Amino acid sequence: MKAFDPDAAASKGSGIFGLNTSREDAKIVLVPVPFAATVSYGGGAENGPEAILAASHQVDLYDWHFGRIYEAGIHLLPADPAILAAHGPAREAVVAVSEGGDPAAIEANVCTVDAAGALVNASLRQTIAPLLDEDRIVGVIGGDHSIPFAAIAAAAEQQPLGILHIDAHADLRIAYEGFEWSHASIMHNVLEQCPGVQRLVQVGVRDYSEGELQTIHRHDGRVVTHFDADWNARRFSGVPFDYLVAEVIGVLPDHVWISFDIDGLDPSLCPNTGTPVPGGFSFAEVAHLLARLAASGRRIVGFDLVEVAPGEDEWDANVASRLLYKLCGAALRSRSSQEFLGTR
Ligand SMILES: [Mn+2]
Repeated sequence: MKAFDPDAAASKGSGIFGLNTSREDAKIVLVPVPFAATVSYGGGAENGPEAILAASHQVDLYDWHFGRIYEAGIHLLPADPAILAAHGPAREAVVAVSEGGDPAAIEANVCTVDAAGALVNASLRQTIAPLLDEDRIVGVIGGDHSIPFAAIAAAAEQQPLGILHIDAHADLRIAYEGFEWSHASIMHNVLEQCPGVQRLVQVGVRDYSEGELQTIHRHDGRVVTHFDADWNARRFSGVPFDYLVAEVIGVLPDHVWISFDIDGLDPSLCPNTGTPVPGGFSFAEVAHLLARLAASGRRIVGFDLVEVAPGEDEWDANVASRLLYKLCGAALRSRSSQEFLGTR
């Protein structure tokens, strides 16, 4: 067998980032969840994992921030066929509900959607729990933002957890549009059902309801939301970005899950995502945020990357695959510094 050359072009049919590392040999295991039934505006996030895999083959493997990430081994699992099968009928049920009509039929369709969400949660739980037990870094690739719930829940049962939530939206709605496992309700569900989540720190938020604002205040410090407009106002008056980043990281506990909705970025970087909002981060800004978090002494136990909806060209997936590589790098770096310091 030929030795792996990180500088060569990815070979046809190779794994994520052109690597061929097995699950057993990979420090980082990625779980695709091609499910996006409850999207409320633009569709297509169910195709995110496949598009990211294809785009990952053109990512150069030496990273300015995190070095030779590939050496740790990155493996992308196959998607659960049960999830693939559940997406279509659940999506049709969501569309039927949005069209209104007979209350009994609506209720039946809501049940179909909620059952599909429960299936996604059960499947992901079964996949993630052993990976966390084996102390691997886990990354969940959506799909819409409903999908990482079970992974966050499993991680929060292992140890007290903080969530760094990068998103244009607060995602604190209660059963948005009537669906328990809505993409817009993920952090509400996490706060209500995961007592191990000590703190939710949100950045990039610029589209939210007054009800969500009240939820943030009601949680009295358990939820810390950094609004995009507030950051802009402070930056315009001379506060360095690095200072704002330090404020975010400073309130996170020792163990961190990163929940990354691609729409936290400026929509020029993700024009086809389901609910784009003007404003948001540049790629360089989030790369800096991840690098600072990785160097802070906190341990990144895992992450999700959601709402990547490929368009007619490969741009959205190109950005997402590079972001995914940075997330892998940040998680690895966060551990190597701890292992080096002997704190584990
Ligand atoms: Mn969002």
